[in-house]
Amino acid sequence: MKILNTMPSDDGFFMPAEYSKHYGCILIWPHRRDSWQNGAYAARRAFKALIEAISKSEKVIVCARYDDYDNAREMLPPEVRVIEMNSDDSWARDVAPTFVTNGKEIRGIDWGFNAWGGLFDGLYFPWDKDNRMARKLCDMLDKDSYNMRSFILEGGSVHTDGEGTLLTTEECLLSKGRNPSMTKQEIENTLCSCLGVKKIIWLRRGIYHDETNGHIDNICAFTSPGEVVLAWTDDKNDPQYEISKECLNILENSVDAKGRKIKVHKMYLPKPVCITAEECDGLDNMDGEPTRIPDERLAASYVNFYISNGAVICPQFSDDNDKRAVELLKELFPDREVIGIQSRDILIGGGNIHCITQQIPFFDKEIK
Ligand code: KQY
Repeated sequence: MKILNTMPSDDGFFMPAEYSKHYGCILIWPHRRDSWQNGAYAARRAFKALIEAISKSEKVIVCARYDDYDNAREMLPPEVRVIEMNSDDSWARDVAPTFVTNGKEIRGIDWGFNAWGGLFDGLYFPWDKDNRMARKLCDMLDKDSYNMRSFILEGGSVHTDGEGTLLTTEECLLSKGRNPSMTKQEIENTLCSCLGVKKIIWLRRGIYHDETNGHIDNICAFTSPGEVVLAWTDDKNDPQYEISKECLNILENSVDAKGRKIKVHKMYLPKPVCITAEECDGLDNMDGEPTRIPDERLAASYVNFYISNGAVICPQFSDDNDKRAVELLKELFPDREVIGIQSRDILIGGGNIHCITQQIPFFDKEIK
């Protein structure tokens, strides 16, 4: 494996869309006691259901810490590859490589990771094990790795259509805890050089009370070139209403890299989902402080789905809108099965299905 100091787009590489064909998917077995209640037992069951759904149509690689390897191996089906790798938490979208392709081979981008804001407003310290995972995963997969550790970026903060357009939020990418010395234009240039995109659509804010500083993958996602789903509520008293309306306005007045107008499908949110006192009791304190407080609103959104080769796997919250989200995805992905997974136990950790997965694009040689 080579560590490269060139820029992917100069080498002819770009980030394909998630709905392009995959080789497989990476996840990290949950373990962190201040993220996942009761020693992560409930989260592990939810991860297992998700992994089984993904592995129906693509390979799955699960990273487990030394202490958790036997448990992951025992709980997961034999076709899932479990490898031992240290991590601080379990957000593969943000700490695994962002893969780029030139149509023949793939390489990984090793962004800097500082736990969503470092010492400014990050969510835990230290984060050094997470920060090392992307390079280790490239090495394990025998794929060259672009050294972008000087630029802080999480995979959940960008979505591409594979045809030159990228979606992101100002709330996240311009936040003080990431790349405070860079201008918006410098950040744009870096994204274009790394991900091979030509047009960036900046939404202002992400989901209300999202602790990632508004990752795009919880509020808006491409479902095909020129089409997106946007998390939506009609409830004017919900702080989410103004945020989603502002996003809609930006999207409806944008064109993509190919000059197409963006078609927006509203994806209705569940009613506000809040953590209970009992769930909080199951979480360890972090540095003597509770990670969550009873009745705190969690950033629940159906947009946090994962697109595998054969399915779209969508969070479910036991809400009236669960079915509506599944039906919308069936309409938008007629060639894929749509699978709903109860994901409250993932949401308690602060993210959802998309946040705990990272796709590896298809390439023409088999990974050993
Ligand atoms: O949503 C994500 N991509 C990560 C959420 C991290 C939460 C840490 N508690």
